[in-house]
Amino acid sequence: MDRLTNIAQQFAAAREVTNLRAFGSGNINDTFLVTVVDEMEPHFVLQRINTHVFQQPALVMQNMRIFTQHVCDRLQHELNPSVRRWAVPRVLLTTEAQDHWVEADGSYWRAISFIDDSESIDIIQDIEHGREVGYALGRFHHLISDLDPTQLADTLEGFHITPQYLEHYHRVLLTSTGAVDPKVDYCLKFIQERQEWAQVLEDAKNDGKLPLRPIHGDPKVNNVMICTTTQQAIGIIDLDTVKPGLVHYDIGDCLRSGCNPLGEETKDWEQVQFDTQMCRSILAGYLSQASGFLTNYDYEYLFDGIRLIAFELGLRFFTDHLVGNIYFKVKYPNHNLDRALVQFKLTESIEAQEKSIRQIVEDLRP
Ligand code: GN1
Ligand code: MG
Repeated sequence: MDRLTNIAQQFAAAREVTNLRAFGSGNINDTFLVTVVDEMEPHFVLQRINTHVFQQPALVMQNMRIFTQHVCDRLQHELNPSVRRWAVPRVLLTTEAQDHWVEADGSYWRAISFIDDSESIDIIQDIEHGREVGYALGRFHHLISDLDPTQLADTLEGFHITPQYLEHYHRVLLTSTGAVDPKVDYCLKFIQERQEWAQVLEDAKNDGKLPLRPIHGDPKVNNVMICTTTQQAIGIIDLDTVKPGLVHYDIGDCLRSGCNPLGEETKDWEQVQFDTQMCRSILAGYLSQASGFLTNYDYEYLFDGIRLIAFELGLRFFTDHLVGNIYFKVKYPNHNLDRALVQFKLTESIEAQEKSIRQIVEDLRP
């Protein structure tokens, strides 16, 4: 039995593992789809957690348990259970009843159930898909809006705290000796011009305008599972970054991913645009579920959240390019530079359309 199959077998109990293949397009963890001999549940997802990024994987698993328990309880008590199927991935245990498996080489593995009859789609398809993606994030936030965020551990310190990414970037700049390159120059200038504003959400949080809530942390388009029969969103996966944060991080992340029709991996960075029609559709879907708990301040800062998370991701990719690609997995040397350019072009397009985006928020606000 090869090494990976042997690891998968730890979570498969008596069921024989018949197939295993790389799965998804994550930038951090390694993910595999495992097939087992089991008519009821023939697949599960096996992941190697990147412990360079998640240095306390046990806390990631603890958050996942608290989250899953809360949502499952809540779904059972929902007044109208007929609404629509909503699936929550289950953590699978090893034969020794552990929620993870540590290999001899120290690598950390866990398994979760596969949501059947559903697919993950990398690039937004159309307006209906957009509405579903927004609905999914709204429902997700709604289901945890009564979960006390202090119950969740901070598993990734500084995640989405833009001023901290900026500090790191400045430390990196001190030692970096990159060759002259117009793309690099464009990024340097782009960041330089937006440094002051980058505090905007942290300031609002510190002023008590925006509260910490439990969030997903990474609700991009391909983390929303779409039912292959109905094309409806039926769940959100990738729960590693469920932790206390601002809902603006999630809304911004969902929109920067959903309103970029070329996708975040495009080489055609100069053509990248923020699609405001899609923005309207995603936000409408979101607010159909989330308007109940949003405050006036939340609405006021939505535009900044959308602009900031695109900028922040560009900054994170660019910094990683400068340090030699140690955080995000890359397929070629300038991959993170190209990804940064996509996010900066998207930010530029968001800025150019500020008026329309603010108007969309006003139109949709109850
Ligand atoms: C990373 O690994 P993946 O693709 O789920 C990153 C997100 C970024 C995303 C960009 C923990 O997520 O913050 O938005 O790449 N996750 C972490 O694709 O840093
Ligand atoms: Mg993720």
